[in-house]
Amino acid sequence: DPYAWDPQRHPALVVNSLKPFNAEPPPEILTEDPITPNTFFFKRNHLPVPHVDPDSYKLEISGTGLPDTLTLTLDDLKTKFAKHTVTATLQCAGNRRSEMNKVKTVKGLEWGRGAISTARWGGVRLRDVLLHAGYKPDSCSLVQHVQFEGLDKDVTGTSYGASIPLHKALSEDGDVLLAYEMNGEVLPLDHGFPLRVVVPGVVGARNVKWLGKIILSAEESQSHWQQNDYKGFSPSVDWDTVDFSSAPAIQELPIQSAITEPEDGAILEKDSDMLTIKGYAWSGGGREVVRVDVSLDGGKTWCVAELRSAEGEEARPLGKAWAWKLWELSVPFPPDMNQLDIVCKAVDNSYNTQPDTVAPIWNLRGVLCNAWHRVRVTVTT
Ligand code: MTE
Ligand code: MO
Repeated sequence: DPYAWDPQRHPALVVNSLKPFNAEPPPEILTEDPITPNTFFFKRNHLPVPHVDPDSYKLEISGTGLPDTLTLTLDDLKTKFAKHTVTATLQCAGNRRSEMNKVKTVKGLEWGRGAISTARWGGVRLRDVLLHAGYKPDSCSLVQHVQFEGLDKDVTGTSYGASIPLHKALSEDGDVLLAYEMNGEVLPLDHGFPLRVVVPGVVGARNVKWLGKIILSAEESQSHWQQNDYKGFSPSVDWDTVDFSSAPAIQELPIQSAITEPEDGAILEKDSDMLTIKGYAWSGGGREVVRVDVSLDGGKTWCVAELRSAEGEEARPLGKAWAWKLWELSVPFPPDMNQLDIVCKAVDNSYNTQPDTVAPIWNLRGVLCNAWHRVRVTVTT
C-alpha cells in the first residue's frame, strides 16, 4: 500500500478525498484563533505521504549559477543557518471551488471555504541557503526560477514539483523559508516532514512539502502542476479549447474573504439582541487586508467588521502582511427582516477588492474563486 506511511488524522476534519488525503477544518474551528492548530490545518496531498528518515535525510541544491551540488542534512540546516519564524497563511488555489461548481461543473476537489489556514513556521531562509550554496546575486542573469522537488512520488516515479521566481526566493523581504517547524512543533507528516518550502503570499501549490531538491534554472518547473494545472482562464475556455501554455502559473493570490459563521441555511433564533458574524480575510503578495465590509441585505448597505490579527502580527512592514486577519461583526438583529442575505468582501492596501459574483470569474479548473461570500439565514422570534 503506497499510503502505508500516511498518518492518523483528526476525525473532525471534513474529508474531500482519502487517498491521497485532502481535508479541511470545519469553518467554525477555522476562525477560533488566527493561528490554526496543526491538527486542523487543511491538508492537500496529491500523492501518498512519503516515508523519510530524518537521520539519513539530505537536501540537494544544484543548478545553473552554482559551482557544485550542495548537500545538506537536517542537522546542517539547523546548525549552519540562523533560525527564522514567519507567520504565514497558506491557501490552496482551489479554496471555495464548490461555489464555482454550482455555476457550472469544474474539475477538481470540492473544497468549501476551509482550504486556507495560518501557522507560525520555523526554519531557515531559502535566501541564506542559496547564498551558502555559492549563488552570487546578479552574476548570472540566466537563472530566473527556483524549482522545488518533493520526495512524494506517483506510480511512475514522478515527484511533486513547483517553482517560484528567483526574485522572490532571494529577496530579503520575501521571507521564503525552508521550514522544519510548524507552530513550535516538529513539522507534521502531512505538512511535509522533515522539511517544506513556505512561500509567504504565494499559492499553496508552490509551498513544496517533503522537499528533496532545489534547482536553480532558466526555466520554471516542468512539472504537471506548474505547467498544466493551477492556472486561470477565461470563463469561455473549455477542455476542448484550453491551451495551458497561454496562461502564467499562479503565484501571488488575489484578495479573499469568507464568512465562517453563521452557516448557509441556518435558522437563527432572535433570543439575544445581537447577531454575530465571523470570517477570515487575506490577500496574496504580502498585501494587507485593511477593511472587511459586511452586508445583511445582499449588498445594498454595509457595515465595517472588526479585524483581529495573530499576536505580534498587528503592525506589519509594508508588503509583508503574510497572515490573514479574522473579522467579526456584532450588530442588533435588523427589525422586520426574517431573511438575511449576508455578504462579505475585503479590501487590501492596494484597494483591490473582490468581484461580486462567481460567474464572471468561473474557470474550468475552479481556481481563484474569490467572489463575495454569501450566506442566507432565516431569523425566527
Ligand atoms: N508538496 C508536495 N510535495 N506534494 C503535494 O501534493 N501539495 C501542494 C503544496 N505542496 C503538495 C505540496 C498544494 S496544492 C497545497 S495547497 C499545499 O501544499 C498544501 O499544504 P498543506 O497540506 O500543508 O496545507
Ligand atoms: Mo493546492
